[in-house]
Amino acid sequence: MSAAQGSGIATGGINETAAAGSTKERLVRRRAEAAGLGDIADKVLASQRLSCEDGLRLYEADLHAVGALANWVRERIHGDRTYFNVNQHINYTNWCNKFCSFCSFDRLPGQEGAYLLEPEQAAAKLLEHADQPVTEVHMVAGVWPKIPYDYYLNLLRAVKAARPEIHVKAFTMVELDQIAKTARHEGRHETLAEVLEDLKAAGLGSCPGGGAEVFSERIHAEGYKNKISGEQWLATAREVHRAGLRSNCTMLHGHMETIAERVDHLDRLRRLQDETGGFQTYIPLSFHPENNEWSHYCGPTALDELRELAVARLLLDNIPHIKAYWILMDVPVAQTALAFGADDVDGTVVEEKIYHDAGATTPQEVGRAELVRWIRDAGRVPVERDTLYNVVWSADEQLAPVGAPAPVAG
Ligand code: V47
Repeated sequence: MSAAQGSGIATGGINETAAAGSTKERLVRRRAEAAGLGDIADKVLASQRLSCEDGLRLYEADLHAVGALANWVRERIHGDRTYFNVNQHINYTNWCNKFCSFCSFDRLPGQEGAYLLEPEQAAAKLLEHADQPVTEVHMVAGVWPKIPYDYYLNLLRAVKAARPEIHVKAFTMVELDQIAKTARHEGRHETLAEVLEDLKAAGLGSCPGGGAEVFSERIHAEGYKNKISGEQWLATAREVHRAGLRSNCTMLHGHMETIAERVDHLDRLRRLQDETGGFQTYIPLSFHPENNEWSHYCGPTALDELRELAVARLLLDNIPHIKAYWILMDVPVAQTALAFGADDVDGTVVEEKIYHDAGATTPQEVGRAELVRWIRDAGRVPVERDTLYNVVWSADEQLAPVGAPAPVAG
């Protein structure tokens, strides 16, 4: 099967013709051959799907050879384009009953630092930045079963009323699972599909990729047994996509997971994407070890982060975008990642809490101009996107004019 078949990724991408048989291709092949990856290079250069066994080898092979292959794919799909957005994070509560070993953000109600924002307070946070050209609000939070169903609808309505033009990307699969349970408990709805219709009517535009952690049953039992299983996460994402919503996907790496468990996770994402085509972006989430029960794990090194992005670009042939989320890696690493498969750096963020509670040393927000500068400094072409990858502004004159929708890839 062709790697991009049925994926929505344009195989005749902007640089494909130029890259075929080019010096660049020969260099990529030679480097791969020297690393013992000649057969994998053949598949990659012919846009053929890699196997899980190939994935295992990519985790062990010379990083620069793997990176060169991933960069070749990245440039075939996106050329030099690198996406960012102007967004704002709102973590509406840190109340949580999941007690995940990796989490530093959760609190019990009444504990020092615990909070639940009223919908009006969340809206007020958006209005604090009313002078900024924000196109997305990203809302993820802890899970607390006593929060009533109407809270979630009112939260969406309040942020939409405050800034109707903004796309609301909210609720991980874990939160959605709880919202559906609450709706059943209150006798409001029986199915997640019905709940999603309510959420969409209240303003939900798409869903973020968190909460997946690592799908491995072994790690789930060890580190986050109160959370939905990997299979339930995937089943929830399937429902979200069936409801016509796009979502992102993630993997939390750099703790107790094995390479085989990482490949299995990526494979399960790839199989669901073959089925639904609903994932827009994959984001590897680097484990941050401060103030949580997993502090004895160190988290990934910069080189681990680059490899994680590169392997993902090569295995996830049907997901259009790979994000190097600048908040959780040092900015120079995120810039380097743009030559290791990543084509997106996320956004201005504004008030990141989850990673900073766990020891992140990056700023909690950044200006739009800085993002543009970082991307240009890395030798790439900045493209401001909205949540659904419509082009808002671009330094690339070939792209659609401001405001007009761009193709998903290429
Ligand atoms: O689900 C929590 C992770 C996720 C830690 O979709 C941690 O564009 C590392 O969903 N170390 C939430 N990771 C973040 C999230 C997200 C972030 C950026 C972009 C998008 C997107 C989504 O953060 C959680 C969990 O997997 N997380 N604690 C930690 N100590």
